[in-house]
Amino acid sequence: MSTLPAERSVDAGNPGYRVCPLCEATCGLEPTIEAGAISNVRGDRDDVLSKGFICPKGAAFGHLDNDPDRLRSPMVRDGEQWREAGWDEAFALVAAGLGKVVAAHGRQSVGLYLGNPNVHTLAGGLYAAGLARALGSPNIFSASTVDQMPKHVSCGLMFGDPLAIPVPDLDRTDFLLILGANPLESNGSLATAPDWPGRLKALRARGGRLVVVDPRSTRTAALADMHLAIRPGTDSYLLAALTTEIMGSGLVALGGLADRVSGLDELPGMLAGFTPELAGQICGIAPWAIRALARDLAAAPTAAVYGRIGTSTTQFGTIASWLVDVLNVLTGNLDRPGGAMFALAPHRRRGTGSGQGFRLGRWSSRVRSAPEVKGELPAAVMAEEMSTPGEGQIRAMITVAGNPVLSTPGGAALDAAMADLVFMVAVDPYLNETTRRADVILPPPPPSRSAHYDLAFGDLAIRNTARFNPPSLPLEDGQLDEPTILARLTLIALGEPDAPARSVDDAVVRQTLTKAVQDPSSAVHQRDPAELATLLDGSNSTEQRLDMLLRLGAYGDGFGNGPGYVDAGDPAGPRRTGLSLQALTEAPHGIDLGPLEPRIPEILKTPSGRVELAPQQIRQDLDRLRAGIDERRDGLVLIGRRHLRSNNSWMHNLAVLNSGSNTCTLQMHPDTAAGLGVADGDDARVTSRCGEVTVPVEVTDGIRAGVVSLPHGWGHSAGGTRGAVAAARPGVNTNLLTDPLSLDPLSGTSVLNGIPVTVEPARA
Ligand SMILES: Nc1nc2c(c(=O)[nH]1)N[C@H]1C(S)=C(S)[C@@H](COP(=O)(O)OP(=O)(O)OC[C@H]3O[C@@H](n4cnc5c(=O)[nH]c(N)nc54)[C@H](O)[C@@H]3O)O[C@H]1N2
Ligand SMILES: Nc1nc2c(c(=O)[nH]1)N[C@H]1C(S)=C(S)[C@@H](COP(=O)(O)OP(=O)(O)OC[C@H]3O[C@@H](n4cnc5c(=O)[nH]c(N)nc54)[C@H](O)[C@@H]3O)O[C@H]1N2
Ligand code: SF4
Ligand SMILES: [Mo]
Repeated sequence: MSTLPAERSVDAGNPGYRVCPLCEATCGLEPTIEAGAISNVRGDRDDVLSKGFICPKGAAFGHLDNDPDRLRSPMVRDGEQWREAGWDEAFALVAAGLGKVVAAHGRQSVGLYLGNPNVHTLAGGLYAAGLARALGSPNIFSASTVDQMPKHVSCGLMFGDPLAIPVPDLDRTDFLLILGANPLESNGSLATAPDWPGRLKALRARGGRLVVVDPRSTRTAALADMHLAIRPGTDSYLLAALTTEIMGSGLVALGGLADRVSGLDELPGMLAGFTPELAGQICGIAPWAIRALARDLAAAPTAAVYGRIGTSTTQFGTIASWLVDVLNVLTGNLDRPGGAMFALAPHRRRGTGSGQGFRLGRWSSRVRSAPEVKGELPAAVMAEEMSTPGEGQIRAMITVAGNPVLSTPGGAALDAAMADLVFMVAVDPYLNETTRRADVILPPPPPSRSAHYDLAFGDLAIRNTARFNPPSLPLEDGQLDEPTILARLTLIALGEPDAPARSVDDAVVRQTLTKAVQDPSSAVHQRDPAELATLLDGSNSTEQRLDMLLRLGAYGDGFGNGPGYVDAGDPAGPRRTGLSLQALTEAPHGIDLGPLEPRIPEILKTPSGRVELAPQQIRQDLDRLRAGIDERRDGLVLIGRRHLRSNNSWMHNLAVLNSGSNTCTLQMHPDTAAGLGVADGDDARVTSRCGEVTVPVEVTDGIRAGVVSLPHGWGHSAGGTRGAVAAARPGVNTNLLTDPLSLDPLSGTSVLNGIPVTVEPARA
């Protein structure tokens, strides 16, 4: 049942405002639409979160839409050639291809890889998990294990919920310690905040302090009061030293958390010996600076410690992620304004403060027994699971919005293994280094023609807001929206290929409402689920499902009985009202739901009902950190970096972005270059245990000596792809150098920073 006009997307009063799906900052965009296409984009000054901020990628949103290399209809492989096909034919081929493999080898023989854009699309947010469940295979993979999985694990163990990730309260904090993040280029991650440059400057303008820990002198470090150029891969030693220093100096002040933590007494024993002196040697940072940092952190009226990629995709990723929040707890900053807080997304219900905790390792990978985490296996085991014969071997793959050939370690082996699969289907708008191995490619429409709602970033935002955008433009002939693509794949996996796509949503709605009406704490307790289903709004079943989540959520109208929220923007004065899809549709710039509020009691899902400061799994993993003390650290190591005008592997095909300083070069310090006998602009050969690449050198004093840096996502010279701009400036794939065997064991996350390499002049 819809009360919304079907054509509302091209309404004169709403020129198609929408939230940018390209990075976690989620800026509001104001597109200009001419002749049925996006001709220009600027920041939406009235957007409740971003207030007009955008970056060059957001400004290029129209170029992405209009990229001539974007696929416009399903593609089917015919030997070495591709041909366009209709959707029914394409899905029939997928059903036959997957069906044959499952019939012969069972469900475990089909693998699924979910790439990064799944967290940016409504389709990924609503259908990817259901697709994984429908497959019933242990071989589920995602970009999380080349990214943030250590944070899910540490939060899962500490708070009982891997999605309960504290975010720095950027706009109110007095002291921000950033480790291994460069939000001036990345626009932030696991901390959704448009305009980091403005917010960090505001922090300093109000007398706050910013400390950045990064082996490179990044643009973020340039804004800081203090920059510590740490030796790569050693942040856990620094964080452990800060913790022991705070504990040893009697600076622990739990504040409001005092009766909500467990394991405090165990921490000193667990971290014994990890002193500033030890950290000083290992990290290459003066011990006095570490002690001073510990004191400043503890003394600040409010403070937040925030770690990202450079702490996560490293040898001790989970330990570093854990220590970040241990510090937030010990300084009394967890869950208080100005500290590290928990967002409350509009589609989530409030917690009850009880739960079973977080379990790891419910199954393991077949070949090397790598444990499951959060329903998936490490992306780094994909290639061996495809190429090692035996029962349970992966013989068919589904990739959705991913390019693992470039983004995961061991790209060459993965590429070769994919070429040998019996069947592969990719849901992706580009024919790229990964999708070229598919038998069928199912392209989604461009973002301007898709509805948008952020299901992932409401949990990670520095302010609670709600925004929904209908498509700015209608689908073109022959396009199918991505929710329908994923729903039809789900039905194929369930063995019901001919069922209507909306039956996937109908089943979820039925289940969710049936459960809700039985729950005494729900606004719809004892109502009739069938009647509630008829009340759902939206122009299709996807939107109706979203409407249900919003109405049952923390600010929802509860179908008449919800908690609602106070609408401060009402011209007639503040009034309490309830969230729904209809309410969001009437608010094209979004609805502001206020600053983050303390909510730890309802967050916790640990069996103890407390914050677990000393989880047993981490206690065991600390043996590795101890063993690492004696590792040699005098060799050259490789780290990554991001550029403002890049986006992992897939925006190199836009000429407006792929230019200037957005290049794939090997950065190194002048002293390093001199020692190696290379000069700026020379080609150098970089070799690791796993592979080698030849790449131009960029000499810069903006990097620690002994460290070299290559950006990821490059390497567009494979052939057989469709991306003329990217192929003309291909760069090299840094993941030929990273090591598929090198994982953070608890999270299964690849070590992508701190890779031992040798470098020599390429002419030699
Ligand atoms: N422009 C642009 N924006 C993006 C992306 C992109 O590709 N381009 N990708 C998006 C994605 S998927 C993500 S996950 C986010 C990531 O967002 P960020 O985590 O902010 O990513 P990076 O810019 O790579 O910053 C990581 C920093 O860690 C440093 N580093 C490397 N090794 C170490 C180490 O051992 N210790 C410490 N302390 N620092 C280290 C690097 O020098 C780098 O400056 O960015 C998102 N935004
Ligand atoms: N060495 C090294 N490697 C890294 C990193 C690093 O820092 N260093 N960073 C890692 C990180 S943080 C991440 S997140 C991963 C990313 O890893 P992946 O997600 O595997 O790689 P992406 O390049 O983001 O690929 C995204 C794909 O989605 C497609 N796409 C874009 N929009 C849509 C859409 O709306 N729908 C669909 N279906 N497809 C779409 C694009 O065409 C592209 O093929 O890379 C990781 N790899
Ligand atoms: S910062 Fe991120 S969300 Fe904002 S415009 Fe740029 S790419 Fe889009
Ligand atoms: Mo990422």
